[in-house]
Amino acid sequence: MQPYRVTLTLPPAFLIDAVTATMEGSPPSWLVSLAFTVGTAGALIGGLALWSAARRRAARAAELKESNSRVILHHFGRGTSPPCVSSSPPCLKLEAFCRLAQIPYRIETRGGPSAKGKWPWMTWRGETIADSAFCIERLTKDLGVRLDEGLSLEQQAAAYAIRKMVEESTYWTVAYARWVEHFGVCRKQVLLESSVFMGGDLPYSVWRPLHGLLMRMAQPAIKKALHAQGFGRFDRQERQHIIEQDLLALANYLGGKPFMMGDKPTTVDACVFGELALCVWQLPGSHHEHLLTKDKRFEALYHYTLRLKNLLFPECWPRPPKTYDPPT
Ligand SMILES: N[C@@H](CCC(=O)N[C@@H](CS)C(=O)NCC(=O)O)C(=O)O
Repeated sequence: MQPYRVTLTLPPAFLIDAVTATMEGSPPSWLVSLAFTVGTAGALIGGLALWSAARRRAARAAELKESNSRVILHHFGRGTSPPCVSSSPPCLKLEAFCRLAQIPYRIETRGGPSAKGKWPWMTWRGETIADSAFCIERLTKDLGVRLDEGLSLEQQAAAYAIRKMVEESTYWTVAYARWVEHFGVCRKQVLLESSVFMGGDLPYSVWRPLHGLLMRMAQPAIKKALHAQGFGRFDRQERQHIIEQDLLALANYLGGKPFMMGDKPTTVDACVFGELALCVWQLPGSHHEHLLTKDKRFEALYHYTLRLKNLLFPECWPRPPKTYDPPT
């Protein structure tokens, strides 16, 4: 049996001297300056934290009040890329819906994601509502939005199925193109330009490199999500086939109509636009872009996207306003 050996380590001699000197009433000058520096830094950091928490609380209280007269859309925001819609399909969908239904809103890029960890969410009449579909449902109910009035049960079912395909399938094809296949070009040319989300009040020149870094850091998690969802497991040919099938379903359903459900736009058009706008304008070099802009089979779908963009976001370049007041 090995005997236990207890080793006592004494603090360094200079510390013992300092403590002894302090107890005798005359602390060494370096200890005084150290204590002063640490104390000042601590007070500054604490003060800054308190100040910024108070500022956040005041901003939130103002938002809650403002939300009685207009929707506060907690959104990715937009940058400078033409046509500058948004780099998030669900954010764009919710914003497109508000414009379609002529609901006044303001975009707020500060404040982080919803309690569910995602964007978009909204503050409305003093409440916080997460998920674009729940936001749309709530606004439709509260404001008596009549966009879908007159749709038959069959059309409502088709609209629901289209929305689900776009959000649960096409969305992931776009995510793969952006975050894996064309990550380099999307990161550099598109996302850095088109999204200022989380940048808040920081000048874009300061935020830009930080955003680039954050995107690199986020990439592994998104790859993991793509693998878990399943789309990330397909090879290139399979992926292109799925993209084509989704877009063909949309193109065939649209046919020669101006909007998905007929002559006037309805809620499902906001959802489809949220996804297609990215495919057309924010995925340079992708299969999505190629099909929509160069393949004859998708010509009507491309014009449909353009029609919605011109209808909903006519001012969308170079920098759309963050506040929207419906035309009177
Ligand atoms: N079903 C949600 C989807 C929201 C969503 O996936 N948002 C993405 C941005 S496009 C997000 O916030 N991702 C951040 C994350 O997952 O951490 C909705 O429609 O609001």
